Amino acid sequence: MKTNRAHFPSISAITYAGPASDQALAFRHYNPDEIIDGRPMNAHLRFSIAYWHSFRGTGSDPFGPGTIVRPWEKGSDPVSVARTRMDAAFEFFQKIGAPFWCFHDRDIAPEGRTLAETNRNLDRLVAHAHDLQRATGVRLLWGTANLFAHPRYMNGAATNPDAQVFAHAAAQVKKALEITKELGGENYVFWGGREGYDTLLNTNLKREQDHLGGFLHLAVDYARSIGFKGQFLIEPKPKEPTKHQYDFDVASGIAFLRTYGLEKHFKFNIETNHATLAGHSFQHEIEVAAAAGLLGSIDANAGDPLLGWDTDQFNTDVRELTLAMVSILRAGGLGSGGFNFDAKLRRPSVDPEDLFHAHIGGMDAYALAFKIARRILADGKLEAFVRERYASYDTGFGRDIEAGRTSFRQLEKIALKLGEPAHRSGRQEYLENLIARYVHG
Ligand code: XLS
Ligand code: NI
Ligand code: NI
Repeated sequence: MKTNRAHFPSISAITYAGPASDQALAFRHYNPDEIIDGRPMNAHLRFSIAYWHSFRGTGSDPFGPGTIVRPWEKGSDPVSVARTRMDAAFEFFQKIGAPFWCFHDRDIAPEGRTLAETNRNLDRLVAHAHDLQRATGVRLLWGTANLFAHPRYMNGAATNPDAQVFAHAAAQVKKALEITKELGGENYVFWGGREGYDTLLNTNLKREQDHLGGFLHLAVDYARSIGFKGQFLIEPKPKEPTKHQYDFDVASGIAFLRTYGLEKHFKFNIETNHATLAGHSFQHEIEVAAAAGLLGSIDANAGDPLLGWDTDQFNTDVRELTLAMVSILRAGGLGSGGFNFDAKLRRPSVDPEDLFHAHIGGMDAYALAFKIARRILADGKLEAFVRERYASYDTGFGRDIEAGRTSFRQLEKIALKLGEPAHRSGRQEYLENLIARYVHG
């Protein structure tokens, strides 16, 4: 198959030029082929491009329409426009050197007048995606269904008070699972933007949560019945578009999964900006998921500390990403997950070239953070400090506590005998300086 390279004619494939380079359209830290622990860097980082932001984003916001007009968005037949757009997207994936992409069903193909027509449109674009994947080697990190944009989902999808909407959502996810499988998707994501409430006045919270739990079981059952082997992921977010989403953060997601017996089937897709919207740090969400053995994948972006919504910016904060990477590497990595740039250009960044600057910045920041985090873990100073901090649980009565071999009676005897415990410094400032030395040299 011939790949059309007409869409970014002035930009050639982005290559690694090294940290000293001052070229804008080159990587300074992301060196995809560099072998680390026997695997190339691109296999460690598994970067993915989010189709919705990078190829459907127009720059619109609640105060004004889109500003971004792509040269390939021309023509009157929406299915052929979708094909050309996909050609442009795969040219971009290849030129930026991302091994993966992610999409919602409705990102890649237009809705028809009926569900059947919509599915036919989807089939045509999935066939095209299949060809493009084969021709370029780009793979699908995850698929998902858009259960939040269409007005029918305004009161929720699986949590809609109307069972007919639940059925419609089920039909949509059934199809999305089929196409994700067909395209070799390694994961399948549920993000419940409308699975929550705007007011409790009209909401039966318990029934809605039961419905959502049931819906996810139906999805898992169907996926297994068609032989889909990918990992299921839940992507928590506290709010936006609903006032209160049921999968608020990782901790409430874990409670939800365990309540409905779904924890064997799901892991978490953690998004940086969702973490901060929930009042957590990115690293906190990673640690909570990792502690439960449920760390799955990352939606890589950043919020703005001065704005209270999901601004989905490209993250260039190497310190924040280094701390996240330390936690990810400590947890043993992301398995079938990856780093998906669920991030969009700012409204005035209207040129196709801006897509390259944005992703180069994001990929370089992650690559640098990855290298620094590996150094931190290899040096072992941070790990040794933390290990030493808990050393009293490694022997004697501390070990008995961890092993569940003690009682309040015994512990009272020990407390009476040993008297007042010493005050030991947590050394936070020392540790912050230590991290700063790794990050800034
Ligand atoms: C929105 C979410 C969404 C999911 C996929 O805030 O991040 O983009 O990643 O539905
Ligand atoms: Ni996301
Ligand atoms: Ni988001």
